[in-house]
Amino acid sequence: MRAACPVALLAAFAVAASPPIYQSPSFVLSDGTAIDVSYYGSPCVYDWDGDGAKDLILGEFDYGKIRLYLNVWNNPAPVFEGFTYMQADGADISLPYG
Ligand SMILES: [Ca+2]
Repeated sequence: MRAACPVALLAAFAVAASPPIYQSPSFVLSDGTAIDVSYYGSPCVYDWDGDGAKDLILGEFDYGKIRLYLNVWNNPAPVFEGFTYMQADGADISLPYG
């Protein structure tokens, strides 16, 4: 019974995937400038326009608006050139915030 615990641990490590590799953090750029929504930004990656390149949808804390950054390049190396605010019925969407 005493040897069961080390064996179980070895088995757990044996099936574990290789350890993750982390790189230095970097900012996501749009038009060469770091995207900044002050604080509490809420990002989502989704192919909004259906062109196969994943876009960035980013909720702002202040005023609850939602930015849409369309990826004008590809998925491994996305390129963003500014944003538009997402709208409904011709008006910027604003969700509760604060
Ligand atoms: Ca897209």
